[in-house]
Amino acid sequence: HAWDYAPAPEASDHVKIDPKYGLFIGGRWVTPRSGKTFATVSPSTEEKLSEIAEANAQDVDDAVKAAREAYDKYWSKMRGADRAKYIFRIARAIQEKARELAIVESMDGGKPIKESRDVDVPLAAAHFFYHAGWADKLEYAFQGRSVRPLGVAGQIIPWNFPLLMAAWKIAPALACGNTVVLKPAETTPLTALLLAKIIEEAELPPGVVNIVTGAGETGAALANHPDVNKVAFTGSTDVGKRIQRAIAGTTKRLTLELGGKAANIVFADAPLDQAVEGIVNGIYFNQGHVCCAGSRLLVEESVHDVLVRKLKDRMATLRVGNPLDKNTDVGAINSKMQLERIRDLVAYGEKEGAERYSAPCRLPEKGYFFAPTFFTGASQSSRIAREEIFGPVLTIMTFRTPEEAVEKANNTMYGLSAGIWTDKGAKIFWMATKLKAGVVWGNTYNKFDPTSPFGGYKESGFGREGGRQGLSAYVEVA
Ligand code: TXE
Repeated sequence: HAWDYAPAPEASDHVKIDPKYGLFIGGRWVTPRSGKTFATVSPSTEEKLSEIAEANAQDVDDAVKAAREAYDKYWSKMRGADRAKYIFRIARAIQEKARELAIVESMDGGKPIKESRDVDVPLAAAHFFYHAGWADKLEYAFQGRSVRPLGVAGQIIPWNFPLLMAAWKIAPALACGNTVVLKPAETTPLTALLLAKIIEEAELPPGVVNIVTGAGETGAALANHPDVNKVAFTGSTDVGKRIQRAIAGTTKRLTLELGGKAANIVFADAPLDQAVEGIVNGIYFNQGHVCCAGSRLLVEESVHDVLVRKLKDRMATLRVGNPLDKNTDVGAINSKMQLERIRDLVAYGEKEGAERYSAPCRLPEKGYFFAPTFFTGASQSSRIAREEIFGPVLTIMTFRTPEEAVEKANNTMYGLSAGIWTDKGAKIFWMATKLKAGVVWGNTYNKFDPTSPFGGYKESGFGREGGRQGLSAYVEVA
């Protein structure tokens, strides 16, 4: 438990978070036209970290104008090899500032430092490195056809992987020759603002990347701006659809990466201890704030009891607490609102008659924490089996045959990802062709790589990010 460990070093020993941040528009830091600001709070201490500018529609207009000018003047005219140099610089600067970025990410968002240090930050750098490599080879990605950029990309990202989602959005847009206005989520703006500083230091032409902070209204102003050519959104299915409706009368290009309710499927012939690691990683990684989280465990009936026993044993070893403690496995829930949402759905699960188990850990008194939890005996039609909880809560159900596993796995409005655990490779390949999910993992879970396209089916959205396919979202192919 967190209190068993030496106190984590004070964040101030490592990083300096400015008391306030402006908007990054046209290569300059500017104050918002309305003068309005909002606080970003650490979910693990409930203390204010910084005061953040709130961009209104006029600020967004300034940012889009700056992006358009940068597109016309510099970025669309530059050779791919020159764009690559700038993108490489960003990648290297992320590596150089890895420690600071990881600490700020964990302070602002609540995720364990070992995750931000080993996953978020290195993967963010990897995305820039990977896309820098494409910048002068785009025609090869499209079978020798000529390609051109779309123009200004308006990008809206969520709070679960703030720096990584900024990288997923910005890197391919820049590689393909577009300029960017990005809006981070209101609870986690800090690493996007640090990225703006990196971009400033990398001396990208002013206006190539602009960062506007604010909540949903700022995002809506960005998506609806008439001079934005492409909208890229990651977030809730509700908001994604709202954006889709709002821009329906335009010719803007759109990609949506939305929610999920992934099945993690364990067959009786699977190496069960390894599967338990995959289950824990699938649902408790990043407190379950993961769109592809393995939030529905489908387990072959004959091993249900033994697997649940093993899972309980493993959960007892999870350390929940201070995100800055290197030993922490499960950090803080991102916001008070999200904590309430998780509590509501868990209470609903109990009311619907499923049996709840929560790991025996004492939670810190301050901050937004929730113990790793699972439900057994839930029906497929219950809310905890259908809705995205987006927290450390697993719903366990059973199946008897591979066909039934496929049917249950696909019995969801979502289709982002799935996992399969079995000793038989052939079963993985057979299942992979039947599962309606954009990503299918075999004997592993939550593995990401910039070379692999990621994205959903059905209500999980459309479009792919990463890999050669991810470039399609940012080019016009002649
Ligand atoms: O998401 P929102 P919320 C799911 C998850 C979570 C639920 C609610 O289930 O519990 O959504 O989270 C911006 N026009 N996911 O409410 O509102 C907003 O400012 C334009 C899954 O935080 O979708 C933020 O930058 N933009 C998901 C971003 O949209 C708008 C990750 C996402 O916030 C807007 C996050 C509007 N009208 C939540 N309203 C995933 N797929 O990973 C809000 N925004």
